[in-house]
Amino acid sequence: MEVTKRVFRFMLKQMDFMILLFILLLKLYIFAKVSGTIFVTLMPIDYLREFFGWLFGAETELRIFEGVLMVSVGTILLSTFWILFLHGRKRFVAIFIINALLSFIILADVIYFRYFEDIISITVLMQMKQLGDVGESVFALFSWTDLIFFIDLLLTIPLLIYYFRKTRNHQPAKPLLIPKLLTGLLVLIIGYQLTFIPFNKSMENGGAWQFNKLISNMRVYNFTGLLGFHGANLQRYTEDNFINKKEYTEDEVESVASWFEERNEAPAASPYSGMAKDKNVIVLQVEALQDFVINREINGQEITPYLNSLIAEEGIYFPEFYEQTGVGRTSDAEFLLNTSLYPTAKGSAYMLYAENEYDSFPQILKDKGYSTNVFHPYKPSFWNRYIMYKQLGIDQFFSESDFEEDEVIGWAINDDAMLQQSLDKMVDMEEPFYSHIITLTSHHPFEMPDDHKVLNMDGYAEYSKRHFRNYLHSIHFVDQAIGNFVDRLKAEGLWDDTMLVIFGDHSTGLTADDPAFSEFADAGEQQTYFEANKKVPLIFHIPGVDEAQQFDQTGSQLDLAPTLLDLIDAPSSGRKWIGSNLWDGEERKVTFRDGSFITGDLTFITSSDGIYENGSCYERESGETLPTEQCRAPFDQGVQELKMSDDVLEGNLINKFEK
Ligand code: GP9
Ligand code: MN
Repeated sequence: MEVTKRVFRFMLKQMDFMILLFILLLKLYIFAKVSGTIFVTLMPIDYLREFFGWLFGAETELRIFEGVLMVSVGTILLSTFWILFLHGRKRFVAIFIINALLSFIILADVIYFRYFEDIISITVLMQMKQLGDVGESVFALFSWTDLIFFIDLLLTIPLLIYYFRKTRNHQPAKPLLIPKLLTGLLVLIIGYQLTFIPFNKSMENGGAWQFNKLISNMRVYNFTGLLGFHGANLQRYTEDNFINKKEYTEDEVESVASWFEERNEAPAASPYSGMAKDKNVIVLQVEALQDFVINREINGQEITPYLNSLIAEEGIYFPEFYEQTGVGRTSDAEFLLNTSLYPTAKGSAYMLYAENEYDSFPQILKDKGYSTNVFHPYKPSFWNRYIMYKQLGIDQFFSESDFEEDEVIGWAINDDAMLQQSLDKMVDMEEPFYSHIITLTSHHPFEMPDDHKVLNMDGYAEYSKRHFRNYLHSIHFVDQAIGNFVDRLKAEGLWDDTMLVIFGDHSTGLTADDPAFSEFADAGEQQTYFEANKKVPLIFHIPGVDEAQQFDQTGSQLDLAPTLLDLIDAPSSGRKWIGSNLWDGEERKVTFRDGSFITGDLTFITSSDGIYENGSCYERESGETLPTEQCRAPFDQGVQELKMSDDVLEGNLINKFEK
């Protein structure tokens, strides 16, 4: 009997800890509510049903995000278990401090999320100065429910005073050491299990690449919960910036600097140099637009009639142009355009190197008196754009909430509406303006509402051909949207004062196993698939040029900035770029992130084991396999370029070059 009583009394004494746990969970719930994430997308009862179902192995619908509640409890336990080793006054004060600290973090995240739809990461903290306008509007972002973050703390203060007075002369009896230690340890173990079992399960079930490659902070949050996010973020930041940080000696910096200097010493002059000087520049980066649809028909209908007519009438077209993106996908295509550096193999450069300095293409235009704008109708935090754009010298970023409601296709309002609304804004802008527009309708899996499926896709009805079929429907829609956009540019009198550049961001994700795709794009072999898959169109409308022309040499997204700059200004030396202007008509080697490359004559595909000799070297024209040695020299050059680019990113070297 005595023992039961003692156990009961002991449990009662842990009540303070239980209350702390409950309060913190409630505060995390508020973040989930504000961010509209999994805690609150289900009603509490539904959530519990799903949660227990999942816990006991039932088939549930939640899949990989399901662990976030459990992880949230686990991370609270991991942050607070040590309190159980304390007693008396120390314990009371510790509870107060940890509650205040964690509440402050959660509240800061809640407020930040309301504004940016993102979580405060260390990168965000480092860039706080640039995001200055938040400071002013913080009060406007307060909501009455935020009081809950303080109420408990305010209530605890009189309790704390009362308790300190009461215990001035006699400290409460010390709890027995063993039960105290055991309870603390038990809670630590439970916290660890609650955190890592669901986390590891999500990683195994396909979450790992999203976690490791950092698409957006909210994707990480889906696996870690809020406190876990900060833990993982801190760990990653420390590893990248302190533990694994490579220090560059002056000599190393010097040698990278002179490599860039040599490369950018004498850019070739071109017949078009300066033709777009002081003209508006619109760069249309089209989601998943690949070259295999250009100038092609399906059942007698053109897939991209507008682009085809532009190419035929006055456009300048590069049919041998390749994308070089890595896991950062759209953001990598932007990065290539904006910096003429290779994307990183570690994830998205937009996420990982947002604090770096760049020889930024938009910044150059800004310095020339252009206003610099990006239009993309999605969440500003996705791919960390809102942070990266500040760094790149973008004045205005028109994102999801800047567009009016219209028909949503896939992830966002459709490209036709988006382009028209973007133009509404451009019409009011002072000229010259630079507008980088990133379209979204033709995003994988390319599903279109039925009334927008206008191509006759007879012969492609099978389920296995759905991606190919949908891709053609969606790219046809986007082509028409671009046509409408150009018509309107003409109607507004802007066409003759505007250079328009259109390019595809990356491949579709259609693979060689897809029979419809491989047949249509002639991509049945390793080599032909590789080439077709990497090829995206690049098309220019240059004011004053009214004769269509085609440049057949190879080129890549690395060359965009130098090529555009040549048109806007005369060729300028001294840039910190890897690409070069395409107007010289010279063949060049296009290297991809994994070291594979394409030149006018050769295609080299690296082997996944990373051993050079196991790669495949093809003569492009004949499709014959050559001994790998024949691909060695361009391969080595490419590897050198990748290394230089990585050094610039990892050591943030550009700002160290001149010093
Ligand atoms: C999202 C859009 C799509 O904003 O850019 O990105 P992706 O999935 O193609 O990288
Ligand atoms: Mn994309």
